[in-house]
Amino acid sequence: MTPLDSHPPAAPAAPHVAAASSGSTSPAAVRWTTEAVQALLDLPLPELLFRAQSVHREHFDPTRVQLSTLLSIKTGGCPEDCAYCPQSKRFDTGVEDSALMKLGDVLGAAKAAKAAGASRFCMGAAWRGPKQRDLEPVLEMVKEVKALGLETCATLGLLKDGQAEQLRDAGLDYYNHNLDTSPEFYGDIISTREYQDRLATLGRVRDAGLNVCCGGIVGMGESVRDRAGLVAQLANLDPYPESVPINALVQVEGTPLAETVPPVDVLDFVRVIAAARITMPKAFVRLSAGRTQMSDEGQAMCFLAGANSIFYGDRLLTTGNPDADRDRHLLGRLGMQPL
Ligand code: SAM
Ligand code: DTB
Ligand code: SF4
Repeated sequence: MTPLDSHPPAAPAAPHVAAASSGSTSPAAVRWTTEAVQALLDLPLPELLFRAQSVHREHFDPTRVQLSTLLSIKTGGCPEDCAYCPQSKRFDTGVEDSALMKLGDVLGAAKAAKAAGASRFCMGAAWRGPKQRDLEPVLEMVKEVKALGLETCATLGLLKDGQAEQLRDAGLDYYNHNLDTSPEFYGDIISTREYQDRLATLGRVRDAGLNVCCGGIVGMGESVRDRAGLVAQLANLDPYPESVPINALVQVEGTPLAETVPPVDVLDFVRVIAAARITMPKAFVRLSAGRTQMSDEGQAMCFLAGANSIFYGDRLLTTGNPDADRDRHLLGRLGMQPL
C-alpha cells in the first residue's frame, strides 16, 4: 500500500494527544494540533471549501462517490453504554436483541447490495468485542462476501490479539472502529471502555495489515474544540485511516442523547467533513449516518467539502437511511457517478 501523506500545518505542535498502548497505529508524531484543526473549522466557509476541494482533486475524481451497504449481522443487547447507541441493552429503545444472522441470509443481503450498485459491504455487530466462537462464523461471512467481488468491512467492537489477523486471512479489507469524539469528551459519552482501548484495537488492526476505517459522530453536544480534537486524533494516527466515516448523530428515543442536544447545523457538519478531507487527503471520507435528516443541498455541500462515500440502502444498522432511488436521483441531479 502506498504510504498516506499529510499536509502538515505550519503551526507549532501543542499536543493533547492520547498515546496508544500498543500497535503501530499510534499518534506518535503530531502532524495536526487541535488548534490547527480548529483554525480550519473556524475559516470562512468559502475558504474552507476551496482548500478542501483543492486537496480532494489532488487525489480523487470529485464526481465519483463510493456506495457502501451496511448490514447489522448481530443486533441489540450490547453491554456497552455508548450514549448515542440504540443497541445498548441499558437503554429502552425498542431494538430487540437478536442472534447472529445465518450465513445464507448475509450472502443474500450482500448479493442484493451488489445488484443495486454497491461496491462495498460492511457488516456490523452489537458486541463489546467478538468472542472466538462468535468470530468463526463471521470469518465465513467475510470470505463469502469477498468472493462476490465486494470490498469488505466489519465492525465488531474491540479486538483481542490475533483476531485482526484471522479477519485479514478471511479476506477482510477494512475494519471499522470509531474514536467517536475527542479524548476529553469521550468520558461524557461512554463509561464502559477507555479511549486507549479503542486505540489499542486500531493498533491491532493496523499491525495485521488491514485498512483502518475510523471516524466519529458530530452533534452529541460536543464543542467545536472537541470536533477539532477528534479530527486531530484521526489525522495523527500513523498512518492516518484509509477510511474516515463522519456521522451526524441520529437521535433515537430512549438513548441518553435523544432530545437533550440540538441537532447539528448542517454547515457545521460540512466543516468537519472539510477538515477531515484537508487533514487526511487520501482517505475515503464517508458521509455516514444522519443523511435522512439532511436536505439534498446539505448533502451536496458535503460532497463539495470532500466526502466521497455514502451508505447506500434503506437501512444503516437499526435506523433508516435514504432509499436507493432517492440516492440515485440525488447523484443524477449532481452529475455524479458511483465509483
Ligand atoms: N459495536 C461496535 C462498536 O461500537 O465498535 C460496532 C458497531 S457500532 C454501532 C459502530 C458505530 O456506529 C459507532 O462507533 C458509532 O460511531 C456509530 N453509531 C452508533 N449509533 C449511532 C447514532 N445513533 N448516530 C450516529 N452514529 C452512530
Ligand atoms: C459508522 O461510522 N457509521 C455506521 C458504520 N460506521 C457501522 C453505523 C451508523 C449507525 C447509526 C445508528 C443505527 O443505525 O443503529
Ligand atoms: Fe455496543 Fe457498539 Fe452500540 Fe457501543 S456503539 S452500545 S459498543 S453496539
